[in-house]
Amino acid sequence: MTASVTTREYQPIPLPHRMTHSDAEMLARATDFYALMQQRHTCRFFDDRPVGREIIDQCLLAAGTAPSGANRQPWHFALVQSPGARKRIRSEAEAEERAFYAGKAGKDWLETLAPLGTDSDKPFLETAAWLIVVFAQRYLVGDDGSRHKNYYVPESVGIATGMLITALHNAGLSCLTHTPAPMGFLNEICRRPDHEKPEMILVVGHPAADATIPAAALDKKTLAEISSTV
Ligand code: IYR
Repeated sequence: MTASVTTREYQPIPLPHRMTHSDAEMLARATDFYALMQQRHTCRFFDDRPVGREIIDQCLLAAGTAPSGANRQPWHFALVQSPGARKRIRSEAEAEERAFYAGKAGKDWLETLAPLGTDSDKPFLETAAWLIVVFAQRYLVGDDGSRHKNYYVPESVGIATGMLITALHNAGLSCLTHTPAPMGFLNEICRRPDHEKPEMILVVGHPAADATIPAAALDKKTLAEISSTV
């Protein structure tokens, strides 16, 4: 929970792991990676097949290589496996979601969500192999209790979470980004300190045999829509 704050001298070392692919190899690799990412689909239906902790750990290590403001790595990934904790998370999350879908979200938001077919039932919080709760560390607490500001926290945690989702997909796992709001109850259940803000729950595991996705989820913007050149 705490960490020592050390100041290190600037000490450059030669760039490690320099890539030396030809242009043709780079294009082939980029194309292959796009094909892999086209096969990622947010999944809301999981079965209870277990997933080894060592697979999850490798994915977390990959996420931990993310760039971050001043290299402060202001993220924490809390793994929840215990049935008791998961039951509590489900019951708290479903209570929030019932209020959300009953009208708290507002008409516009609920209309926008309609093509996704989501509702307040979240059985996957108990069935999927793992829940990974992503926390953002607003500041770093030194061993002596001193507080040190972190930088670009939402950006850093967003990048690391994107890399985690990518790593999980690459490993062959399905994932759902779940964001009950508000999520304050997660600090207590995951035993995380108050200065850590729960950002989302990643539900991770194997898809159910009859899992479906909303057809609308396949609509991705074109390259022309998501990019421009000046
Ligand atoms: N958190 C709710 C609602 C929800 C909101 C958005 I934005 C989504 O893309 C999907 C769902 C839920 O999990 O059902």
